Amino acid sequence: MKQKDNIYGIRQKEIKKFKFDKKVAEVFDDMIERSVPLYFEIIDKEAKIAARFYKKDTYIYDLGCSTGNFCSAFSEIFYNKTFKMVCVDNSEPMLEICKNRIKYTDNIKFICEDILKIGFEKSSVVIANFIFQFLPVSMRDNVIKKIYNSLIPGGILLTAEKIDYKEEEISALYQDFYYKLKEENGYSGLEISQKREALENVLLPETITNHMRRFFEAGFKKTDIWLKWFNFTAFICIK
Ligand code: GEK
Repeated sequence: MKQKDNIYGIRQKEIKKFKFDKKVAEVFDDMIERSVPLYFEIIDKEAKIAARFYKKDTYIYDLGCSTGNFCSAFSEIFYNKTFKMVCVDNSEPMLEICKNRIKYTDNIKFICEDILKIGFEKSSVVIANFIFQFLPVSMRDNVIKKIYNSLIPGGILLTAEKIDYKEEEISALYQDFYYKLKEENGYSGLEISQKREALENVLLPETITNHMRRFFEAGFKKTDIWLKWFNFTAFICIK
């Protein structure tokens, strides 16, 4: 049974910077499902794409794995085949939930570390959902380059991100639809505004142009947006 997210339900005197602490980890599954449009559609299709691209004796990385929704979906699809996966998250409470939930742990490593600090082994699939947006912008090029270098030819990076729009009318329209979705999913105006304040300067979205430039400069020549919902976008990059 999912625990309901009401972290921002009561007016707070001072809004602290958003952190992936124990309180957030406990309600994370409810929070992400109500905050990210088409979240389970993204996870489901990524698990299916990953199953097509995974090559024996290589790793799948799930960067910023949180409570393990991707890992769980992939394990279900791939239950009768062998694979090696590395789940990385720098939040201990998140990774604890992830570890306790995933049954097939022999082939899955759990690493509690900043993704800026990890080394990558030979991989055929890298999943990075809603994680680049939390990294310092200046470090993102380097991480994508490291991912590219770890992938075998034909390997893929699947990444989803919240997107920034520089054109004001479009940006306002997309924001409006996004906040309406949160309302439809049961968040109050107070919850929406307090969370938005907590995420200021913590979640730093970039434009699609910037993402695409970074993929291209890292070496990816086959890239596309396979899903889009206003200011939420899922990318596929094939090496
Ligand atoms: C999902 N991918 O369910 N290094 C490692 N982990 C980090 C770092 C970092 N530098 N910064 C943030 N995290 C998941 C959803 S949530 C997205 C990802 C969201 C972790 C952080 O602890 C959290 O678990 C995750 O990245 C971001 O598909 O909540 O909007």
